[in-house]
Amino acid sequence: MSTPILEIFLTPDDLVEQLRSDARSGLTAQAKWLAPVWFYDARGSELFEQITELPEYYPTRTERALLAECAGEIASLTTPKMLIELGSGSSEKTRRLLEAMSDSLHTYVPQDVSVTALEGAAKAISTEFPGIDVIGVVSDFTGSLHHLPSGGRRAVAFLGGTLGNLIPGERAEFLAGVAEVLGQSESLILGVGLVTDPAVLVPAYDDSAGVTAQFNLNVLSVLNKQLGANFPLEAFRHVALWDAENQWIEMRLEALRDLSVRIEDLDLDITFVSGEQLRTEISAKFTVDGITAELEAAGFRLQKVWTDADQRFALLCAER
Ligand code: AVJ
Repeated sequence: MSTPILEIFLTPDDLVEQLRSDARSGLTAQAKWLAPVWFYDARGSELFEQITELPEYYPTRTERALLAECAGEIASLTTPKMLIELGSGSSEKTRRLLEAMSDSLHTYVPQDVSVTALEGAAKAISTEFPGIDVIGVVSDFTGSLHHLPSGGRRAVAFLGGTLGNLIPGERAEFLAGVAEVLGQSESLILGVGLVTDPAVLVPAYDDSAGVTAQFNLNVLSVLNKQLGANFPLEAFRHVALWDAENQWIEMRLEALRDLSVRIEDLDLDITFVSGEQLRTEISAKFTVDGITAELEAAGFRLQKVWTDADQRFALLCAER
């Protein structure tokens, strides 16, 4: 067995630097916001894994079932020597793809912003797939495209619906960036959540056990720890809502009273009035026609789409 290599393009110092600048601009804005990437410290990554097992959170299990069904077909459409997975997290669902691609594949490149999640996943995959070299890349998926290794026909997998975390302008730029990095006949394997009944969507982001609430509130702990802030977590509540116009789920943290927060490392004091909300995530949902058009606009040619029987999730294979 070869030991996994970790390539670090984002050091803990770089991360804190980015967090500082994001926190300063987001928390001093008229409508306060923070990018969802800041959820994923070790605790946040762990809470996300718990979310994936909640009865209300259907995306992970739906995508896993789709992958189990069509991994063979994806492997024969893409026949990659190298599989690059953006935002790989625990790489849990990827195992189906790795098995199906075993004839052609020699390298798996998981990329994630969380070193702890990546280390664990890279080690486990190397043990389970001794024939495959594993190169973990620690970076932010939006900024990592030019760091990705090359060598043989590649496929980029971007699963779980994480594309939905980007606002439409960023999304177009990101997809065009992936297309630009890939050569002719290399492919993208994309998993996206589909627009469905808000009665199904909203509980997926507001579960009865309160795990998503903890996940959302954890971002305040990240600010407290990393930036010497003093957010009182008990003074905020988790909010999840469906924005029908933008076709996205929005998560927010709502202040339960007037309060002021000191962010020591930014030498910054900010105030919240009771009821004020801080936006922490958008999770856009798609239609098959909509995402197909976005892929084509970015320079991809759609090869195949799979959806579950309830039309809640789609896997797409697109080629340069
Ligand atoms: C990891 C971005 C796909 O948007 O569904 C889960 C994150 N947020 N519950 C999603 C998330 C709240 C998740 N992604």
